[in-house]
Amino acid sequence: MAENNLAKQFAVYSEWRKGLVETICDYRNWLNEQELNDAQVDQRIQQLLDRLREDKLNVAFVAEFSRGKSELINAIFFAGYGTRLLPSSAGRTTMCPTELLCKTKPTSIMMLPIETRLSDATTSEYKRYPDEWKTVIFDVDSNESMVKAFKEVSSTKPVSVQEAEKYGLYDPNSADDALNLNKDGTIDVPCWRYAMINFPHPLLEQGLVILDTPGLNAIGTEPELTINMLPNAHAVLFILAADQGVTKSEIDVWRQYISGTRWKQKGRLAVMNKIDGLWDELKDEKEIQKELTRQIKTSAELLGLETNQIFPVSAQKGLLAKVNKDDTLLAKSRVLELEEALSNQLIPSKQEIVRDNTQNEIDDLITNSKVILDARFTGINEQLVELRGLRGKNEDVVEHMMNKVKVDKENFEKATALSGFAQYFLSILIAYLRCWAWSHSRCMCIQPARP
Ligand SMILES: Nc1nc2c(ncn2[C@@H]2O[C@H](COP(=O)(O)OP(=O)(O)O)[C@@H](O)[C@H]2O)c(=O)[nH]1
Ligand SMILES: [Mg+2]
Repeated sequence: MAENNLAKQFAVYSEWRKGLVETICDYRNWLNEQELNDAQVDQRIQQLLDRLREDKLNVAFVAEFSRGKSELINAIFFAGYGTRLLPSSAGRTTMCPTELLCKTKPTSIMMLPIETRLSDATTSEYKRYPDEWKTVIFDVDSNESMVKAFKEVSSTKPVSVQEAEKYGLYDPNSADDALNLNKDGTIDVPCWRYAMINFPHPLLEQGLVILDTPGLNAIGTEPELTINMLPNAHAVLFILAADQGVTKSEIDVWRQYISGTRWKQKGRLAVMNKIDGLWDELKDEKEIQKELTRQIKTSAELLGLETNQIFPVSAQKGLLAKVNKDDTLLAKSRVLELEEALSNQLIPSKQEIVRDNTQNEIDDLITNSKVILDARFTGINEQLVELRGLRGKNEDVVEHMMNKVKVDKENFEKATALSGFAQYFLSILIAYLRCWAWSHSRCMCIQPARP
């Protein structure tokens, strides 16, 4: 099994996309050379190129809090930094949906204040107004600076229950919410509604966008996640933990938002994390495996999946193994198997979508060019026929004119005493007309006029 298979496949996909962009640019140049391009066609081509250049591959991580989403993101994508980049610790660390992507410089974290929940605008709408976001710039060459900036996303603040209720973050009828109250009657809410971390990781630079979510409650409180982000994500990893049974809310979210009939598509993966919890020196390998198989079987039944659709991993050990370059532990963590499945499901299906969309648009543009070329061809043919028809007539006309000039000259000579110069001039004129008649009739056959 190749290490970093996901990165490799993604790089191949990016190269393919680049090639596609170059071919479309060649097509545009050809249209310009042939004078087949117009403002409308050019705009369509530009939109197609922009879409291809900005093409994103969205991978979302969804689970109840503390199942290890952030740790798994660290293990799959950011182990190369040799540290735990996204904060991951017991309890709630990811407080708001967090997008990791690479845009233009500077490397920064943009955070949308929780107060914006009071307005009707969605997070996507807010993306158009950078002033509404708090931006923290960090130094990508300093791990310390990055980790510190990333921690900012997890910050919370105490507010009154009334305020929390207005934000849709407190339900007075929920016993669970009541348990989260502080001693002074306030409740801690996330400072941020949404965060975007912009930094130049090679995969992000090629268009990968990772969405880390806080917990299943966020799925309910930020409707845009369910309406827009999860359905449109090219892959959703739903994470369970081996040390906890599958809860009812997990079954509901999986069925309703992730695996439901409409989204029964490739790229929906269930992951059973924390399998290292089952490792026990006092048990032999067979026993451990048996226990794991039993757990996977139960979870698969609850989620309505085949057992081979659930990927057992240990994100924590996978990250540790990658950081320490420990191949044995990496194999045991089974993170590479998950990466393999992810890239096999994700990239070919994404490529298929991009290919189909591009092909449809290009087919349409080519049909358009062909219609113009056909019309041009018909026009030229008609002109050619017309000119050929005129060829004989034209010679007759010139002959007639020459005879007429000849007669006029004789009459003129007879009538007046011509000067030597006038005679010379008239003979030149006749010679010229003869020449013109000959060359003009040839020209018309070789060079038909442009339409
Ligand atoms: N034993 C074990 N602990 C894990 C594993 N993955 C995550 N954790 C721990 O679980 C806790 C929550 O992880 P985190 O990534 O923050 O979960 P999230 O809330 O789903 O993002 C942290 O203390 C992690 O160290 C794992 O594979 N094995
Ligand atoms: Mg997290």
